[in-house]
Amino acid sequence: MPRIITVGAAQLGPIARSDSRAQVVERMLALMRDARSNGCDLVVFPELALTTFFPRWYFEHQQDIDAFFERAMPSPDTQPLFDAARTLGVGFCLGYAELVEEGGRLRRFNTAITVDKQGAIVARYRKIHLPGHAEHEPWRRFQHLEKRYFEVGNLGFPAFRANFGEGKAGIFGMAICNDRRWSETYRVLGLQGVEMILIGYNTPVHNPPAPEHDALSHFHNELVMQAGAYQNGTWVVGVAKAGNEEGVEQIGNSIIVAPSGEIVGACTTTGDELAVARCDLDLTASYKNTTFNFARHREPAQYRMIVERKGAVPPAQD
Ligand code: CDT
Repeated sequence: MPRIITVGAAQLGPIARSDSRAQVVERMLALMRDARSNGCDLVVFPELALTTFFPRWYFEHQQDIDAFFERAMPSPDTQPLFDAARTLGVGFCLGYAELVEEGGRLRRFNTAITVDKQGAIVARYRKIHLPGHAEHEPWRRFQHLEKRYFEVGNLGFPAFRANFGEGKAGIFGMAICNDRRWSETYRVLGLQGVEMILIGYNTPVHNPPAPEHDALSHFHNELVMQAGAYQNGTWVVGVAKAGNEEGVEQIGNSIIVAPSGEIVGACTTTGDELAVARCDLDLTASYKNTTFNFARHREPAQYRMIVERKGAVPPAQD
């Protein structure tokens, strides 16, 4: 029996700074209902899905920053998503800004959770690769202050088992936006046998320190997720917050990638949109047991020798 998970990439269009959580959740519920009509077991929402992408602004006062964070999950505003998971029978992966008291102090993370069809949180991930800068840089057309507003995630890249129904259990992992550009993200999950990686993102078309990359933003988005999927024999679901948000153009280009590296589902707009694919988790075996049979073909001792040799590139000879 193939293990088919029908997954929905639940892309969101722009969210205004003035939009309330309740307004955003209403849009997400519409996507969950659409997902249900399309037979989805699971939908994936973008990074920081409940608000506008606030790291684009420099805020002086902590209370203005904290207004974008969730102190509880579920909260009164997000409870309808958990209720919908149960009543519709559709799990979800949600990105949000997490404010938590840990080790006797307040900590702030860029977080994603996976929720099953019973409405239970089955896994949590905190973003590790925080892009951007920590200080206000007024020369930029817009800021990218993730390094100021968040701590580096402290949960590693845990793969986890989740069950979305009879014959629908598998090994999942999560990553958030910039994580998807790093091969380590996929390989650490791949080494744990991951079968589907869920990734939400907010990616501006314009990268202020490297505008020469702007025209390649879609190419790079697809390149990293297709390579990550193929090289680790896993499904990858990448989902955007898209469109012109508060004057900043964000890529859409949400995609569902098979373990072959092929794109099998894609959003075509930059608004709220659902792309659906039936994903056979057993397809991963064909890659995990052959070309990317890690136990047979990886040579970690050799990689260590190279990394441990300080100044790995020898000086040029005349
Ligand atoms: N949110 C986030 O991580 N965005 C970054 C922007 C970096 S600029 C290329 C990303 O990697 O998409």
